[in-house]
Amino acid sequence: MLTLYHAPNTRSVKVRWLLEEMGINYRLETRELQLGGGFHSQNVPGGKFPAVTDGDVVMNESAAIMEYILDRYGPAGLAPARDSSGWPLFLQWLHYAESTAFPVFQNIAFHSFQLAESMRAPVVVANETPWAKDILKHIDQQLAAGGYLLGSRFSAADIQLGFAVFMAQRIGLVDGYSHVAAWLQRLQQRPALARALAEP
Ligand SMILES: N[C@@H](CCC(=O)N[C@@H](CS)C(=O)NCC(=O)O)C(=O)O
Repeated sequence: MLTLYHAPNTRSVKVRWLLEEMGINYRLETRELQLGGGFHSQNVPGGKFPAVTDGDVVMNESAAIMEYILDRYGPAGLAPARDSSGWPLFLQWLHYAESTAFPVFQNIAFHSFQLAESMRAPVVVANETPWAKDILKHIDQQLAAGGYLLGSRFSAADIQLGFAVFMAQRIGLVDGYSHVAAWLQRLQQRPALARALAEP
């Protein structure tokens, strides 16, 4: 059975959310995120969250884990078929979350309030806030057609990017992006997300 190593408030929530959406049986191993131990120092296979084991498979990168689960345990209606015309766009948005969006939001959060005051560099916030706004505008335009990244159809890409944009919302960046705000509200209403956020 697939095991998800999970720490609350980390990216493992995304994988738990996907598993809940798909209705798959999985084993949940909950751990505390160890702060200050250095990157890759967590007490999980591969050293960071999310971690997934499935037989001999050990994976740590959230978008890759999503693709693996969809392939191995789908189809579940949460991604277009690989040989369909919708697949490239799905793949792009699935990877946009960690490759483009989250690092910018994370840097702003780090240098606004997460780091110790002596470590904060206001120049990072000043430099990256316009990028964050460009990213949110780009997402807003994509959502305008149907309310989800792939039009009117909810997909795993909404899970992956939605999680990043929830962080942007917490740091006050999404005001003025009406399609983004409505999308986050729709995502928040999904019972599978509530289950993914629940205490194990
Ligand atoms: N790009 C990776 C990032 C994974 C990552 O940095 N996870 C954080 C928690 S959200 C973590 O485990 N940090 C602690 C560490 O690496 O020691 C992914 O999407 O899975």
